[in-house]
Amino acid sequence: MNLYRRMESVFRAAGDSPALCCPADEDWSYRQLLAATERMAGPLASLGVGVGDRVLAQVEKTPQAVALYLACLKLGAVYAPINTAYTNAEVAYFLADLEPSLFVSDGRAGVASGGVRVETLGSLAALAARSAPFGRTADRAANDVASIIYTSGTTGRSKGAMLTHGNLASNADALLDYWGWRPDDVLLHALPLFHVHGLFVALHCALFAGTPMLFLPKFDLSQVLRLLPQATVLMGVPTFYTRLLGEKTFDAALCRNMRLFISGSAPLTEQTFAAFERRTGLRILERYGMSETLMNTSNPLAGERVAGTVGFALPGVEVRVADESGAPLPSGEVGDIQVRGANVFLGYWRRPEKTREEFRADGFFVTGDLGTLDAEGRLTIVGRAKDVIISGGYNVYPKEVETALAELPGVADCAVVGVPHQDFGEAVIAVVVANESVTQARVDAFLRPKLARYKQPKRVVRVAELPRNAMGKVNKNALRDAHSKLFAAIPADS
Ligand code: MCA
Repeated sequence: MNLYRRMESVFRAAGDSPALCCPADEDWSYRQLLAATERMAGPLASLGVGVGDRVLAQVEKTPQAVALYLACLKLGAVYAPINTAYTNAEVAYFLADLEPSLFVSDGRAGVASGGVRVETLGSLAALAARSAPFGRTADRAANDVASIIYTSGTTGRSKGAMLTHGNLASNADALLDYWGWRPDDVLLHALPLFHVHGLFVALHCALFAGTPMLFLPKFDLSQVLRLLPQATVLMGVPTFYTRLLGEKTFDAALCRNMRLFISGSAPLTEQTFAAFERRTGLRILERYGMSETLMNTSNPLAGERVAGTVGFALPGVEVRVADESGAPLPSGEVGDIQVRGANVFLGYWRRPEKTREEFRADGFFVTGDLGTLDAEGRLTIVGRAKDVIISGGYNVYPKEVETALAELPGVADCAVVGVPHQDFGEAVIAVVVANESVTQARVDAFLRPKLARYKQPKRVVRVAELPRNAMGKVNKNALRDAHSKLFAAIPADS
């Protein structure tokens, strides 16, 4: 059941056909990807990485990073990728929580590894040159962990979601089927590789099918516009689509070979959906997932794609909207979105209690999102029970930012909320009760070593006091309303 065995046979069959087409670098065929994975597995094994061992990776998006991921699977190790934007202070937390056998870093200075062995992709490649290719692929059961993806929590501390070989394989199969993946599909891959979206949705679709990817290190608008005519599928966060619409040269002619634009990780507005259709004649397909469950629902390939909804449960996935007791609600009523199926993770790394809290007795996972199901079974997300901000597809938990900001001298009180932003969908802002020393520049400088840049408030607003309810809890809705125009929304026109 090792996921990589499946891929290996696909790679062999695909042979010299292209796997990773890199605009600024050499292309890799499937044969080369297979060989690079075997070469990468050699040094990992000689460093003692074996079945069940964890590898923490904070690496730039390159073909070598793909080989690193695949080599971990091949060895039966557990791959745990983290955002390249994380600061050294944040990395220290992941090292302590995961206790990996190896940390593959991007080579930046100053990370205190706490005794964990550190290598860069470059140093692994140098070791690979001295090791024999590693042929054997470890046996793994469907329930064995393949990857740990960290996801932030309401408490402000990230938890590792343990995803199994069975989770990953079943979800990739469901997506290939539901999205009608074709042997001639060409995926434009512009997402980061440290989240479910880029790694397990986008990359897996192509690798399971043995089809080529136009492989960009990041979303670069001009590169995406240049490569679109060669592509048939793009997967992105809504920011990708608003940025494309902001470009006058983006039109139906550029999309002539495109059959699917898929959106996820953040809500796609009806306005963007409509503007996109007007401009290209194509309807963006919105789907819904999370790190703990991979993909849950999707708008249909052939049927009606409805703006503002995330579609139907994928094959093999059960979705219900339930009340507090877990009883399903009638269609149209708002409740907790709960999910069960082969896609649902094993639990949080070393947090059995937290895991138990998030599951109902009948095995349904409580997503924390609120939604409604219509009579046909189409899901609409209406809110998030967890206090999360989604900025450019990244989740930011206010509590983490508030905790860091409260330590800044001069801050008496603070609240962090998300407000509408034309590019990122939502932007993080901080509303503070503070003396005059607490300026935007001071907050930036203070938070820079503590928090990844995307979590830092894009605006700091000083107020005399925070609105609180009778229980003393900050009224965040009032703050969101009061500051909703901070970043004047420019409509994505057609
Ligand atoms: C970059 N910046 C951001 C973000 N990204 N600020 C807020 N939110 C962001 N998402 C800031 C940088 O810190 C920098 O700030 C400035 O913007 C420009 O940085 P740059 O690196 O050039 O940004 P970019 O390359 O334009 O990135 C924007 C992006 C990127 C393309 C939207 O964030 C992205 O690829 N997001 C996708 C995230 C993703 O894959 N999410 C999936 C997770 P300054 O200039 O001030 O220093 S969710 C998931 O996997 C679930 C399961 C699912 O269902 O999909």
